[in-house]
Amino acid sequence: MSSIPRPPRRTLLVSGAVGALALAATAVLPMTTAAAATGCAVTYTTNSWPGGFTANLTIQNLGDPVSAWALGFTFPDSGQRVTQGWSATWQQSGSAVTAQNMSYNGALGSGASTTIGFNGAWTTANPAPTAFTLNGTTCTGGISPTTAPPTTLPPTTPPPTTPPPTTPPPTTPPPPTGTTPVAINGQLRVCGVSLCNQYGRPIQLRGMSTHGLQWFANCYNDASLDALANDWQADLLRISMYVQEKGYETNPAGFTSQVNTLVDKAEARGLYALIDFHTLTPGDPMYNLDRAKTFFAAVSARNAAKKNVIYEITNEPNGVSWSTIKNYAEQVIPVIRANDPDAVVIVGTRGWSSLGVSEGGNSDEIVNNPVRADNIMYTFHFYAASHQDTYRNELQRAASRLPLFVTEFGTVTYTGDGAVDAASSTTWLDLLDRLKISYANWTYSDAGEGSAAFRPGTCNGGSYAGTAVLTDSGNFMRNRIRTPDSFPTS
Ligand code: IDC
Repeated sequence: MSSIPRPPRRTLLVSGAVGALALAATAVLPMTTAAAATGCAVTYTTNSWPGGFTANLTIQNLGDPVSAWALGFTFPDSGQRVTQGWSATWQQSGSAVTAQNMSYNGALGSGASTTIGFNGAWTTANPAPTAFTLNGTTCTGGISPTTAPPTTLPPTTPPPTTPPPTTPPPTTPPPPTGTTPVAINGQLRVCGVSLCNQYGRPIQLRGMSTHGLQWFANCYNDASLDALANDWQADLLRISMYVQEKGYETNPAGFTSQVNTLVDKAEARGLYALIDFHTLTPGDPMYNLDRAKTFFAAVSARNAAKKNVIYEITNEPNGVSWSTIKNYAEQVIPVIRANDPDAVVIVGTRGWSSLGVSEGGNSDEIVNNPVRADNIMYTFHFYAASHQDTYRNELQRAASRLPLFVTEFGTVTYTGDGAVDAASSTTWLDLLDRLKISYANWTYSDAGEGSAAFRPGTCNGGSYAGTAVLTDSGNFMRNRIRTPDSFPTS
Protein backbone atom coordinates (compact mmCIF):
# COMPACT_ATOMS: atom_id res chain seq x y z
CA MET A 1 0.00 0.00 0.00
CA SER A 2 2.63 2.47 0.98
CA SER A 3 4.53 1.91 -2.24
CA ILE A 4 1.67 3.44 -4.20
CA PRO A 5 2.29 7.09 -5.04
CA ARG A 6 -0.03 9.47 -3.24
CA PRO A 7 -1.71 12.40 -4.84
CA PRO A 8 -1.92 15.56 -2.80
CA ARG A 9 -3.93 15.32 0.39
CA ARG A 10 -7.45 16.54 0.53
CA THR A 11 -10.06 16.46 3.17
CA LEU A 12 -13.30 14.70 2.89
CA LEU A 13 -14.96 18.04 3.39
CA VAL A 14 -13.81 19.37 0.07
CA SER A 15 -13.35 16.26 -1.99
CA GLY A 16 -16.03 15.01 -4.31
CA ALA A 17 -14.17 12.28 -6.11
CA VAL A 18 -14.05 9.58 -3.50
CA GLY A 19 -17.69 9.47 -2.57
CA ALA A 20 -19.87 10.60 0.26
CA LEU A 21 -18.90 13.66 2.17
CA ALA A 22 -20.51 12.86 5.44
CA LEU A 23 -19.70 14.92 8.44
CA ALA A 24 -21.07 15.57 11.85
CA ALA A 25 -24.75 16.01 11.68
CA THR A 26 -26.62 18.03 14.23
CA ALA A 27 -29.55 16.99 16.31
CA VAL A 28 -30.83 16.80 19.83
CA LEU A 29 -29.77 13.75 21.75
CA PRO A 30 -32.10 11.16 23.21
CA MET A 31 -31.88 10.89 26.96
CA THR A 32 -33.82 8.94 29.51
CA THR A 33 -34.53 10.58 32.82
CA ALA A 34 -32.48 8.27 35.05
CA ALA A 35 -29.53 7.53 32.82
CA ALA A 36 -26.54 9.75 32.28
CA ALA A 37 -26.78 12.11 29.34
CA THR A 38 -25.09 10.71 26.26
CA GLY A 39 -24.28 12.18 22.90
CA CYS A 40 -21.48 12.69 20.51
CA ALA A 41 -20.33 14.30 17.29
CA VAL A 42 -17.75 12.81 14.96
CA THR A 43 -15.75 14.49 12.25
CA TYR A 44 -14.22 12.15 9.68
CA THR A 45 -11.63 13.51 7.28
CA THR A 46 -9.64 11.48 4.83
CA ASN A 47 -7.16 11.64 2.07
CA SER A 48 -7.23 8.87 -0.45
CA TRP A 49 -5.09 7.51 -3.24
CA PRO A 50 -5.48 4.41 -5.46
CA GLY A 51 -5.91 1.50 -3.06
CA GLY A 52 -5.16 3.34 0.15
CA PHE A 53 -6.20 6.15 2.45
CA THR A 54 -5.61 7.79 5.78
CA ALA A 55 -8.52 8.83 7.99
CA ASN A 56 -8.62 11.10 11.00
CA LEU A 57 -11.61 11.19 13.31
CA THR A 58 -12.36 13.78 15.93
CA ILE A 59 -14.75 12.50 18.55
CA GLN A 60 -16.57 15.00 20.71
CA ASN A 61 -18.41 13.89 23.83
CA LEU A 62 -21.67 15.83 24.08
CA GLY A 63 -22.95 13.93 27.08
CA ASP A 64 -21.83 13.53 30.68
CA PRO A 65 -18.13 12.86 31.28
CA VAL A 66 -16.95 9.33 30.45
CA SER A 67 -13.83 7.52 31.63
CA ALA A 68 -13.72 5.10 28.72
CA TRP A 69 -15.20 4.99 25.27
CA ALA A 70 -15.66 2.81 22.21
CA LEU A 71 -16.38 4.32 18.83
CA GLY A 72 -18.19 2.25 16.24
CA PHE A 73 -18.90 2.68 12.55
CA THR A 74 -19.50 0.60 9.44
CA PHE A 75 -17.63 0.93 6.18
CA PRO A 76 -20.09 1.47 3.31
CA ASP A 77 -18.04 -0.65 0.92
CA SER A 78 -17.08 -4.26 1.61
CA GLY A 79 -13.58 -3.72 0.25
CA GLN A 80 -12.62 -1.10 2.83
CA ARG A 81 -10.49 -2.07 5.77
CA VAL A 82 -8.35 -0.63 8.54
CA THR A 83 -4.72 -1.64 8.11
CA GLN A 84 -3.10 0.22 10.97
CA GLY A 85 -4.56 2.62 13.51
CA TRP A 86 -3.30 5.00 16.14
CA SER A 87 -4.52 6.61 19.37
CA ALA A 88 -7.02 3.78 19.86
CA THR A 89 -7.18 -0.01 19.70
CA TRP A 90 -8.75 -0.78 16.34
CA GLN A 91 -10.72 -3.86 15.40
CA GLN A 92 -12.66 -4.79 12.32
CA SER A 93 -15.18 -7.56 11.85
CA GLY A 94 -16.72 -7.71 8.40
CA SER A 95 -17.45 -4.07 7.65
CA ALA A 96 -17.97 -3.13 11.31
CA VAL A 97 -15.12 -1.20 12.89
CA THR A 98 -14.57 -0.37 16.56
CA ALA A 99 -11.98 1.87 18.14
CA GLN A 100 -11.40 1.53 21.87
CA ASN A 101 -9.71 4.30 23.84
CA MET A 102 -6.06 4.06 24.94
CA SER A 103 -5.27 4.49 28.63
CA TYR A 104 -4.28 8.13 28.13
CA ASN A 105 -7.32 9.32 26.15
CA GLY A 106 -10.18 7.40 27.78
CA ALA A 107 -11.38 10.27 29.92
CA LEU A 108 -13.55 12.68 27.95
CA GLY A 109 -15.31 15.46 29.82
CA SER A 110 -18.52 17.06 28.60
CA GLY A 111 -17.74 18.86 25.37
CA ALA A 112 -14.21 17.44 25.24
CA SER A 113 -12.85 15.90 22.07
CA THR A 114 -10.04 13.62 21.04
CA THR A 115 -8.56 12.73 17.68
CA ILE A 116 -7.75 9.23 16.48
CA GLY A 117 -6.91 7.85 13.07
CA PHE A 118 -5.91 4.98 10.85
CA ASN A 119 -4.38 3.96 7.59
CA GLY A 120 -6.75 1.96 5.40
CA ALA A 121 -7.03 0.03 2.18
CA TRP A 122 -9.86 -0.01 -0.35
CA THR A 123 -10.63 -1.92 -3.53
CA THR A 124 -13.56 -0.63 -5.58
CA ALA A 125 -14.62 2.56 -3.80
CA ASN A 126 -13.73 4.50 -0.70
CA PRO A 127 -16.87 6.25 0.58
CA ALA A 128 -16.84 7.70 4.10
CA PRO A 129 -18.87 6.03 6.81
CA THR A 130 -21.97 8.06 7.57
CA ALA A 131 -23.01 6.85 11.01
CA PHE A 132 -21.01 6.60 14.22
CA THR A 133 -21.76 5.39 17.73
CA LEU A 134 -20.00 6.23 20.97
CA ASN A 135 -20.52 3.71 23.77
CA GLY A 136 -23.52 2.50 21.83
CA THR A 137 -25.19 5.90 21.41
CA THR A 138 -25.66 7.13 17.86
CA CYS A 139 -23.61 10.26 17.25
CA THR A 140 -26.13 12.62 15.83
CA GLY A 141 -25.44 15.70 17.69
CA GLY A 142 -23.85 19.00 18.05
CA ILE A 143 -26.11 20.13 20.88
CA SER A 144 -26.04 19.17 24.51
CA PRO A 145 -29.39 17.97 25.83
CA THR A 146 -30.17 20.91 28.05
CA THR A 147 -33.80 21.03 26.92
CA ALA A 148 -36.32 18.26 27.21
CA PRO A 149 -35.22 15.44 25.00
CA PRO A 150 -37.50 13.88 22.41
CA THR A 151 -38.90 10.51 23.24
CA THR A 152 -38.08 9.02 19.88
CA LEU A 153 -34.88 9.05 17.93
CA PRO A 154 -34.55 12.24 15.95
CA PRO A 155 -34.57 11.98 12.19
CA THR A 156 -31.19 11.96 10.61
CA THR A 157 -30.19 15.42 9.59
CA PRO A 158 -28.88 15.53 6.04
CA PRO A 159 -25.24 16.37 5.64
CA PRO A 160 -24.44 19.99 4.85
CA THR A 161 -24.99 20.80 1.21
CA THR A 162 -22.19 23.29 0.99
CA PRO A 163 -18.75 22.39 2.22
CA PRO A 164 -18.12 24.28 5.46
CA PRO A 165 -14.48 25.19 5.14
CA THR A 166 -14.04 26.16 8.76
CA THR A 167 -10.80 24.23 9.18
CA PRO A 168 -8.06 24.43 6.59
CA PRO A 169 -7.24 21.13 4.88
CA PRO A 170 -4.19 19.34 6.27
CA THR A 171 -1.02 20.54 4.68
CA THR A 172 0.58 18.39 2.06
CA PRO A 173 4.26 18.10 2.84
CA PRO A 174 5.98 20.18 0.18
CA PRO A 175 8.86 18.66 -1.76
CA PRO A 176 12.01 18.76 0.36
CA THR A 177 14.14 21.85 0.02
CA GLY A 178 17.20 20.44 1.78
CA THR A 179 19.25 17.32 1.21
CA THR A 180 19.88 16.09 4.75
CA PRO A 181 18.04 13.02 6.06
CA VAL A 182 15.77 15.15 8.28
CA ALA A 183 15.14 17.75 5.55
CA ILE A 184 14.01 15.01 3.17
CA ASN A 185 12.09 12.74 5.53
CA GLY A 186 10.72 15.18 8.11
CA GLN A 187 8.57 13.90 10.97
CA LEU A 188 8.64 10.10 11.00
CA ARG A 189 5.72 7.83 11.76
CA VAL A 190 5.26 4.10 12.10
CA CYS A 191 3.04 2.76 9.31
CA GLY A 192 2.26 -0.92 9.39
CA VAL A 193 5.56 -2.62 10.29
CA SER A 194 7.62 0.13 8.65
CA LEU A 195 9.19 3.39 9.67
CA CYS A 196 7.68 5.93 7.28
CA ASN A 197 8.72 9.43 6.34
CA GLN A 198 6.59 12.56 5.94
CA TYR A 199 5.37 11.27 2.57
CA GLY A 200 4.08 8.10 4.18
CA ARG A 201 6.76 5.95 2.53
CA PRO A 202 8.95 3.35 4.25
CA ILE A 203 12.55 4.32 4.86
CA GLN A 204 15.65 2.85 6.50
CA LEU A 205 17.91 5.00 8.68
CA ARG A 206 21.56 3.98 9.07
CA GLY A 207 23.82 5.44 11.69
CA MET A 208 26.01 5.11 14.73
CA SER A 209 25.57 4.90 18.47
CA THR A 210 27.63 6.85 20.92
CA HIS A 211 29.37 4.97 23.69
CA GLY A 212 28.41 5.86 27.27
CA LEU A 213 28.26 9.64 27.54
CA GLN A 214 29.76 9.44 31.04
CA TRP A 215 32.98 8.01 29.60
CA PHE A 216 33.33 9.33 26.05
CA ALA A 217 31.91 12.86 26.09
CA ASN A 218 35.09 14.04 24.33
CA CYS A 219 34.11 12.02 21.24
CA TYR A 220 30.94 14.05 20.59
CA ASN A 221 31.73 17.52 19.31
CA ASP A 222 31.26 19.59 16.17
CA ALA A 223 34.14 17.97 14.31
CA SER A 224 33.15 14.38 15.06
CA LEU A 225 29.50 15.02 14.22
CA ASP A 226 30.48 16.82 11.01
CA ALA A 227 32.39 13.66 10.08
CA LEU A 228 29.37 11.49 10.89
CA ALA A 229 27.04 13.64 8.78
CA ASN A 230 29.34 14.49 5.88
CA ASP A 231 32.10 11.91 5.61
CA TRP A 232 30.07 8.94 6.79
CA GLN A 233 26.83 10.28 5.24
CA ALA A 234 24.94 8.85 8.22
CA ASP A 235 21.24 9.45 8.91
CA LEU A 236 21.15 8.85 12.61
CA LEU A 237 22.99 9.44 15.89
CA ARG A 238 22.00 7.25 18.82
CA ILE A 239 22.69 9.09 22.06
CA SER A 240 23.45 6.43 24.69
CA MET A 241 22.82 7.81 28.12
CA TYR A 242 23.61 5.12 30.66
CA VAL A 243 21.47 5.31 33.76
CA GLN A 244 23.77 3.34 36.07
CA GLU A 245 27.57 2.91 35.94
CA LYS A 246 28.14 6.58 36.86
CA GLY A 247 25.50 7.72 34.38
CA TYR A 248 22.21 9.63 34.70
CA GLU A 249 21.44 8.58 38.30
CA THR A 250 24.53 10.46 39.50
CA ASN A 251 23.58 13.79 37.89
CA PRO A 252 20.13 13.92 36.25
CA ALA A 253 20.28 17.60 35.28
CA GLY A 254 23.79 17.32 33.84
CA PHE A 255 23.05 14.25 31.70
CA THR A 256 19.70 15.65 30.54
CA SER A 257 21.43 18.77 29.34
CA GLN A 258 24.20 16.76 27.67
CA VAL A 259 21.57 14.76 25.75
CA ASN A 260 19.75 17.95 24.71
CA THR A 261 22.97 19.48 23.44
CA LEU A 262 23.58 16.42 21.27
CA VAL A 263 19.99 16.52 19.99
CA ASP A 264 20.70 20.08 18.84
CA LYS A 265 24.00 19.14 17.22
CA ALA A 266 22.28 16.29 15.37
CA GLU A 267 19.46 18.60 14.27
CA ALA A 268 21.93 21.21 13.01
CA ARG A 269 23.39 18.55 10.69
CA GLY A 270 20.04 17.09 9.58
CA LEU A 271 20.56 13.86 11.53
CA TYR A 272 17.89 11.99 13.45
CA ALA A 273 18.63 11.74 17.18
CA LEU A 274 17.71 8.55 18.99
CA ILE A 275 17.56 9.28 22.71
CA ASP A 276 18.61 6.00 24.39
CA PHE A 277 17.79 5.54 28.08
CA HIS A 278 20.60 3.04 28.38
CA THR A 279 19.45 0.67 31.07
CA LEU A 280 21.59 -2.46 31.25
CA THR A 281 22.31 -3.56 34.85
CA PRO A 282 19.95 -4.07 36.58
CA GLY A 283 17.96 -5.54 33.72
CA ASP A 284 14.53 -4.77 35.18
CA PRO A 285 13.43 -1.46 33.66
CA MET A 286 11.06 -0.96 36.61
CA TYR A 287 14.10 -0.28 38.77
CA ASN A 288 14.46 2.98 36.83
CA LEU A 289 10.77 3.78 36.26
CA ASP A 290 10.74 7.00 38.26
CA ARG A 291 13.98 8.17 36.69
CA ALA A 292 12.61 7.33 33.24
CA LYS A 293 9.47 9.36 33.84
CA THR A 294 11.48 12.34 35.07
CA PHE A 295 13.99 12.12 32.24
CA PHE A 296 11.48 11.62 29.42
CA ALA A 297 9.18 14.32 30.74
CA ALA A 298 12.10 16.73 30.51
CA VAL A 299 13.50 15.75 27.10
CA SER A 300 10.10 15.38 25.44
CA ALA A 301 8.97 18.80 26.65
CA ARG A 302 12.18 20.44 25.58
CA ASN A 303 12.36 18.75 22.15
CA ALA A 304 8.65 18.45 21.28
CA ALA A 305 8.79 20.82 18.32
CA LYS A 306 11.74 19.08 16.69
CA LYS A 307 11.25 16.58 13.89
CA ASN A 308 14.47 14.67 14.42
CA VAL A 309 13.88 13.05 17.80
CA ILE A 310 13.09 9.37 18.40
CA TYR A 311 12.75 8.02 21.95
CA GLU A 312 14.22 4.66 23.03
CA ILE A 313 12.78 4.12 26.47
CA THR A 314 14.86 1.15 27.68
CA ASN A 315 18.00 -0.29 26.14
CA GLU A 316 18.27 -3.97 27.07
CA PRO A 317 15.81 -5.39 29.58
CA ASN A 318 17.07 -8.72 30.90
CA GLY A 319 15.97 -11.19 33.53
CA VAL A 320 12.40 -9.87 33.44
CA SER A 321 9.20 -10.97 31.77
CA TRP A 322 7.74 -9.33 28.70
CA SER A 323 4.72 -8.29 30.73
CA THR A 324 6.98 -6.29 33.07
CA ILE A 325 8.60 -4.52 30.10
CA LYS A 326 5.18 -3.85 28.63
CA ASN A 327 3.97 -2.46 31.95
CA TYR A 328 7.00 -0.15 32.07
CA ALA A 329 6.38 0.99 28.48
CA GLU A 330 2.72 1.72 29.15
CA GLN A 331 3.75 4.03 31.98
CA VAL A 332 6.58 5.84 30.23
CA ILE A 333 5.01 6.31 26.78
CA PRO A 334 2.13 8.51 28.03
CA VAL A 335 4.67 10.81 29.70
CA ILE A 336 6.32 11.36 26.31
CA ARG A 337 3.03 11.59 24.42
CA ALA A 338 1.74 14.28 26.76
CA ASN A 339 4.47 16.59 25.45
CA ASP A 340 5.40 15.20 22.06
CA PRO A 341 2.37 13.33 20.70
CA ASP A 342 3.73 12.51 17.26
CA ALA A 343 7.21 11.16 18.01
CA VAL A 344 8.15 7.55 17.38
CA VAL A 345 8.91 5.59 20.56
CA ILE A 346 10.97 2.39 20.62
CA VAL A 347 10.46 -0.30 23.27
CA GLY A 348 13.21 -2.72 24.34
CA THR A 349 12.46 -6.45 24.27
CA ARG A 350 13.18 -9.40 26.56
CA GLY A 351 16.62 -11.00 26.74
CA TRP A 352 18.83 -7.96 26.06
CA SER A 353 16.49 -6.79 23.29
CA SER A 354 16.70 -10.11 21.46
CA LEU A 355 12.89 -10.36 21.05
CA GLY A 356 13.22 -12.89 23.87
CA VAL A 357 15.52 -15.32 22.03
CA SER A 358 18.49 -14.99 24.43
CA GLU A 359 16.21 -16.08 27.28
CA GLY A 360 14.54 -18.95 25.45
CA GLY A 361 11.55 -17.01 24.11
CA ASN A 362 10.57 -15.46 20.82
CA SER A 363 8.57 -12.61 19.33
CA ASP A 364 5.22 -14.38 19.78
CA GLU A 365 5.04 -13.04 23.33
CA ILE A 366 4.98 -9.50 21.90
CA VAL A 367 2.68 -10.23 18.96
CA ASN A 368 0.21 -11.84 21.37
CA ASN A 369 0.46 -9.08 23.95
CA PRO A 370 1.60 -5.85 22.28
CA VAL A 371 2.21 -2.59 24.08
CA ARG A 372 -1.03 -0.61 24.08
CA ALA A 373 0.23 2.50 22.35
CA ASP A 374 0.38 3.76 18.82
CA ASN A 375 3.36 4.86 16.74
CA ILE A 376 5.82 2.54 18.47
CA MET A 377 8.49 0.10 17.37
CA TYR A 378 10.29 -2.74 19.12
CA THR A 379 14.03 -3.12 19.63
CA PHE A 380 16.20 -5.88 18.25
CA HIS A 381 19.95 -6.05 19.06
CA PHE A 382 22.64 -8.44 17.83
CA TYR A 383 26.41 -8.84 17.90
CA ALA A 384 27.44 -10.42 14.61
CA ALA A 385 30.22 -12.70 15.93
CA SER A 386 27.93 -14.12 18.64
CA HIS A 387 24.45 -14.08 17.14
CA GLN A 388 23.85 -15.83 13.87
CA ASP A 389 21.20 -17.87 12.07
CA THR A 390 18.90 -18.54 15.04
CA TYR A 391 18.67 -14.81 15.65
CA ARG A 392 18.45 -13.91 11.98
CA ASN A 393 15.60 -16.36 11.49
CA GLU A 394 13.66 -14.88 14.39
CA LEU A 395 14.23 -11.34 13.15
CA GLN A 396 12.88 -12.31 9.74
CA ARG A 397 9.88 -14.06 11.27
CA ALA A 398 9.10 -11.06 13.46
CA ALA A 399 9.66 -8.45 10.76
CA SER A 400 6.37 -9.11 8.99
CA ARG A 401 4.44 -8.81 12.25
CA LEU A 402 6.14 -6.11 14.34
CA PRO A 403 7.74 -2.75 13.55
CA LEU A 404 11.42 -3.33 14.40
CA PHE A 405 14.39 -1.02 14.90
CA VAL A 406 17.96 -2.28 15.45
CA THR A 407 18.97 0.50 17.80
CA GLU A 408 22.28 -1.23 18.60
CA PHE A 409 24.42 -3.96 17.07
CA GLY A 410 28.10 -4.83 16.89
CA THR A 411 30.29 -6.32 14.21
CA VAL A 412 32.11 -8.25 16.98
CA THR A 413 31.08 -10.45 19.95
CA TYR A 414 28.52 -9.42 22.54
CA THR A 415 31.32 -8.41 24.90
CA GLY A 416 31.89 -5.42 22.62
CA ASP A 417 35.39 -6.69 21.92
CA GLY A 418 37.16 -9.06 19.56
CA ALA A 419 37.66 -9.13 15.80
CA VAL A 420 35.12 -8.00 13.23
CA ASP A 421 33.12 -10.92 11.87
CA ALA A 422 32.82 -9.51 8.38
CA ALA A 423 30.88 -12.44 6.92
CA SER A 424 28.20 -12.45 9.61
CA SER A 425 28.06 -8.64 9.72
CA THR A 426 27.53 -8.55 5.95
CA THR A 427 24.79 -11.17 6.11
CA TRP A 428 23.09 -9.22 8.90
CA LEU A 429 23.26 -5.84 7.19
CA ASP A 430 22.12 -7.24 3.83
CA LEU A 431 19.11 -8.64 5.68
CA LEU A 432 18.37 -5.31 7.40
CA ASP A 433 18.70 -3.48 4.08
CA ARG A 434 16.32 -5.89 2.40
CA LEU A 435 13.75 -5.55 5.19
CA LYS A 436 14.30 -1.76 5.43
CA ILE A 437 15.08 -2.05 9.13
CA SER A 438 16.89 0.95 10.57
CA TYR A 439 20.07 0.48 12.57
CA ALA A 440 22.74 2.09 14.74
CA ASN A 441 26.17 0.52 15.23
CA TRP A 442 27.97 0.28 18.60
CA THR A 443 30.10 2.49 18.82
CA TYR A 444 31.11 5.85 17.45
CA SER A 445 33.94 6.13 19.97
CA ASP A 446 37.64 5.47 20.50
CA ALA A 447 37.13 2.93 23.30
CA GLY A 448 39.87 0.34 23.47
CA GLU A 449 37.62 -2.49 22.23
CA GLY A 450 36.90 -4.08 18.86
CA SER A 451 33.46 -2.54 18.48
CA ALA A 452 34.78 1.04 18.59
CA ALA A 453 34.97 2.78 15.21
CA PHE A 454 37.95 5.00 16.04
CA ARG A 455 41.46 4.01 17.05
CA PRO A 456 42.26 4.70 20.71
CA GLY A 457 43.25 8.32 21.25
CA THR A 458 41.35 9.66 18.22
CA CYS A 459 39.01 11.72 20.37
CA ASN A 460 41.93 13.57 21.92
CA GLY A 461 42.70 15.04 18.50
CA GLY A 462 40.44 17.08 16.27
CA SER A 463 40.29 14.92 13.18
CA TYR A 464 37.58 12.31 12.57
CA ALA A 465 37.03 12.19 8.80
CA GLY A 466 38.63 9.69 6.44
CA THR A 467 39.93 6.21 7.13
CA ALA A 468 43.25 6.86 8.88
CA VAL A 469 41.56 7.20 12.27
CA LEU A 470 39.36 4.12 11.88
CA THR A 471 39.54 0.59 13.28
CA ASP A 472 38.50 -2.46 11.25
CA SER A 473 34.99 -2.07 12.57
CA GLY A 474 34.97 1.65 11.79
CA ASN A 475 36.10 0.99 8.24
CA PHE A 476 33.52 -1.71 7.73
CA MET A 477 30.70 0.46 9.05
CA ARG A 478 31.72 3.63 7.22
CA ASN A 479 31.71 1.69 3.94
CA ARG A 480 28.21 0.37 4.65
CA ILE A 481 26.74 3.63 5.86
CA ARG A 482 28.09 6.05 3.28
CA THR A 483 26.40 4.37 0.30
CA PRO A 484 23.60 6.61 -1.02
CA ASP A 485 20.21 6.61 0.65
CA SER A 486 17.14 6.39 -1.54
CA PHE A 487 14.47 8.21 0.41
CA PRO A 488 11.12 8.43 -1.47
CA THR A 489 9.74 11.96 -1.69
CA SER A 490 6.26 11.45 -3.10
C1 IDC B 1 29.61 -2.35 26.70
C2 IDC B 1 30.77 -1.45 26.38
C3 IDC B 1 31.86 -1.66 27.40
C4 IDC B 1 31.28 -1.45 28.78
C5 IDC B 1 30.06 -2.36 28.98
C6 IDC B 1 29.37 -2.14 30.32
O1 IDC B 1 31.22 -1.72 25.06
O2 IDC B 1 32.92 -0.74 27.18
O3 IDC B 1 32.25 -1.77 29.74
O4 IDC B 1 29.13 -2.10 27.98
O5 IDC B 1 28.83 -0.88 30.38
C7 IDC B 1 25.30 -4.30 24.94
C8 IDC B 1 25.01 -3.07 25.71
C9 IDC B 1 26.22 -2.14 25.70
C10 IDC B 1 27.50 -2.94 25.78
C11 IDC B 1 27.62 -3.75 24.50
C12 IDC B 1 28.94 -4.54 24.38
O6 IDC B 1 23.87 -2.38 25.26
O7 IDC B 1 26.09 -1.27 26.80
O8 IDC B 1 28.58 -2.02 25.82
N1 IDC B 1 26.49 -4.65 24.44
O9 IDC B 1 29.09 -5.44 25.45
N2 IDC B 1 24.45 -5.26 24.67
C13 IDC B 1 25.08 -6.24 24.03
C14 IDC B 1 26.39 -5.89 23.87
